[in-house]
Amino acid sequence: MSDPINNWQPTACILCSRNCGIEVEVQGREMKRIRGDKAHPISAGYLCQKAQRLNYYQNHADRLTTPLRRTADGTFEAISWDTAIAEIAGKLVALRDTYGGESLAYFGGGGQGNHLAGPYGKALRTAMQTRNYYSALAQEKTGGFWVDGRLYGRQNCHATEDVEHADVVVFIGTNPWQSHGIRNARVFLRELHKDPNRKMIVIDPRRTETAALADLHLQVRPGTDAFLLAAILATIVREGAEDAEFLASRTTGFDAVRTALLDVPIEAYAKRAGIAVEAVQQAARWITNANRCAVRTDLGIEHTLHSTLNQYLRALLYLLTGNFNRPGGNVLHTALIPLMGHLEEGEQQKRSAVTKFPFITNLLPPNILPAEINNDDSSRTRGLLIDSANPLVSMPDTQAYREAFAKLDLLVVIDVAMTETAQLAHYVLPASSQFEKAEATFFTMEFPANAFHLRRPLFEPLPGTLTEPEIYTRLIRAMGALPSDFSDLKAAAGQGRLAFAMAFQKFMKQQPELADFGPVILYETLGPTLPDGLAGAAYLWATAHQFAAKHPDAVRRAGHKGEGAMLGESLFESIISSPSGVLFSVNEYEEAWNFVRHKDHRIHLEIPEMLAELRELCADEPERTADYPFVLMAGERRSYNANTIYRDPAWRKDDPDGALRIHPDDAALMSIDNGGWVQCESKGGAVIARVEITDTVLPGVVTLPHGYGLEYPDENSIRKLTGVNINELTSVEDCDALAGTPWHKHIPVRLSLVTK
Ligand SMILES: Nc1nc2c(c(=O)[nH]1)N[C@H]1C(S)=C(S)[C@@H](COP(=O)(O)OP(=O)(O)OC[C@H]3O[C@@H](n4cnc5c(=O)[nH]c(N)nc54)[C@H](O)[C@@H]3O)O[C@H]1N2
Ligand SMILES: Nc1nc2c(c(=O)[nH]1)N[C@H]1C(S)=C(S)[C@@H](COP(=O)(O)OP(=O)(O)OC[C@H]3O[C@@H](n4cnc5c(=O)[nH]c(N)nc54)[C@H](O)[C@@H]3O)O[C@H]1N2
Ligand code: SF4
Ligand SMILES: [Mo]
Repeated sequence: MSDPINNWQPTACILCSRNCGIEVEVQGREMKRIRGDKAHPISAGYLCQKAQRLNYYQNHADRLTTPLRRTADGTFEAISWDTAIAEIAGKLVALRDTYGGESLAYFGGGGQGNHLAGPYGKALRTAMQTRNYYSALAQEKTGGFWVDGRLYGRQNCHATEDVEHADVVVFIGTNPWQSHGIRNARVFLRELHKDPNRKMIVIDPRRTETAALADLHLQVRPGTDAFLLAAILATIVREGAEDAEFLASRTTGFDAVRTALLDVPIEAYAKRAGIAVEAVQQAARWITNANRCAVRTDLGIEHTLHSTLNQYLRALLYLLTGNFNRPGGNVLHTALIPLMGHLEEGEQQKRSAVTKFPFITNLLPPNILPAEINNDDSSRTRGLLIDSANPLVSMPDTQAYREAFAKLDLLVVIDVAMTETAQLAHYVLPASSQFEKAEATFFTMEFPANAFHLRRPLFEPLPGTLTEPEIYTRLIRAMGALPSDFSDLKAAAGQGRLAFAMAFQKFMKQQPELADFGPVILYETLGPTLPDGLAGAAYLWATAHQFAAKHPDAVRRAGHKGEGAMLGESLFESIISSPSGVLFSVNEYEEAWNFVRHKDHRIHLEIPEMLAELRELCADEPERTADYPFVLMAGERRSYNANTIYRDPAWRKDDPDGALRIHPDDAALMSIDNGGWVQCESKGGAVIARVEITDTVLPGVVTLPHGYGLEYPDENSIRKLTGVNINELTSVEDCDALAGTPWHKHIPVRLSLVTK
């Protein structure tokens, strides 16, 4: 709750998908002190050390305060908003009308705290007449969405993990102690560790902080989870330990899966993964003997070899054992606004213009973007608008991105900071920060009680900046995509939401072609009537109505009252008047079966492409070559990295350079000292990193964090680089064939000593 005397204001942390509720002591434009918000419906007061430093995001030397235009000599000049909007809109329209809308692309809608602009981005893509949509989500989760689409009928059927009620929890390729991803991770992990009746299995090549608390740590070789998971699943079916009743009543296709798994050479695959067969059996038995088992996975299986197959196999782990849609298992959940859509596969499937890569949901993978731009094909991408992403550092193959961006006719970046990507733009548009506008994320992935948090601004927008709803609306208007000034709707909004509802419904019926512009229309008409700087959230009014009409019982269980349209109205009212967040749905477990979207409401276990890849696995795959004797896991979550959201290196309390972790045996062989410097070279590039010797990594494996390699001005305004941009080492080609997910955690490298 806000506390006007000490000026503690509720908002949320914007550094990871948990978006813990926080309270900020606001002093002028500073975030003086930060504490957990006990009133937040999910995090209930929890926060981690990263959130304490949020003032480094809000106030720093790289904040943008005026629109910028690149000049002929490559420097930037400040221009007015009117000039910027008119010129950008003019160029977008010219490219669209000369080369077709598909010559334009959009990158963004990601970010760990700012999703409210997402629907405005869709409106802009409609004005641009393009479907080309790239985001960070499509470099980690789209393989999983594709698998979900086959299993459950829609690519946006997403299963969460009820780890809190499980008696066996399996973490694969994730280190929640650092990355979180589950509710109040550190409190939960400590409790799980202490509880003699519950078990934790961790599959990770590194002895992470999470693995150190596990009852069983399978220290798998990097990139071999497909072998290990196949061996565990094969053990389960060989022992007949699958949940036959669940499989018979809730699924189809088990016979094909079983046949494929029975062919798995368990011993050879366990060996390939570097795990003893006894440990494989132990894991299989704990999982099958559990009353309730939940599986949580993340980048460790996504950013590596067999990315999509790994995500299929992890799903089989909970599906074959019947740990699905029940307490303590993996459960399909509601979403107020789904993070992703659904796309039918088949002949008519959308593909990218040049590389012909198939979309998954509505997204294309960042791994193909350089190739879509950097070629002489007439259908190449010529104009790109990037919002709240820093692909030059975050996406694979910085060099490929650099070269591709140089070829663009138009690059526009909307950001709060002068990023590496912004440095290459033709126009840079300064956005108000996430604490200067209404914001929210769509990471609503809880079950049975799911929450949404619409945050209010803590500060006035920094002078010179605009919010994204305003930027998008101005751009779309300047492109001539909106037919009128909506004066009738504005007048209706002045008479209250009931009158507005009728007018809006009539308007949209008369002009259905404006459907994608709905958020912009609501922003201009209903927006000004909303309190507390919430105009940008006006479209949530329509969202709340749609959600309540679809899930009335769940909305009522969450405490909202009313029948028909009044229920939607009540949900919207709660959203805008709950500054610490609000529950929007409470489900019963049986209802989760309604979220399976195949007509027969069964899970379709057989995915031929995945079973074919499973059959083609070859235990003799060479792991390393003599040229590149180490495997680099590039992108480790640590105490002091947070994607590229913090730019001022002073936010870190330790690990100033983002050290390269290496095993003591390897360090001894190479005569490297702790704190010394090495060159780390892949086929794509080389970087110089400081060394940290630790036996938490396997011999032959080294790790580096992501989120470093950012420039920031020192006290003399000289821009200095801190740490290593690991994407100088990665390559666009090294990715999953089906989803385009990069193999960041499996980069062959060689090391050599350097003096620095
Ligand atoms: N501190 C911090 N937290 C964050 C972020 C941050 O930048 N900093 N970023 C957020 C974001 S965007 C995301 S997507 C999440 C990601 O969260 P996580 O996926 O949990 O984070 P990572 O540390 O990248 O990878 C998880 C683990 O995968 C392991 N791993 C590497 N290779 C393999 C392999 O071949 N097999 C298996 N089984 N494991 C492997 C690594 O050793 C590591 O412990 O974190 C979020 N939280
Ligand atoms: N090699 C390697 N690469 C990786 C990873 C890895 O593990 N290894 N991790 C990957 C993962 S999982 C992810 S999610 C991506 C993340 O990569 P990106 O999608 O690039 O996301 P962020 O680093 O979060 O960058 C967010 C940008 O948004 C800006 N921003 C912050 N607030 C606002 C706002 O209110 N408005 C606007 N317009 N901009 C804002 C920030 O200044 C920053 O430039 O990185 C990926 N890159
Ligand atoms: S877990 Fe930490 S970084 Fe993630 S939202 Fe909560 S406080 Fe922020
Ligand atoms: Mo991510």
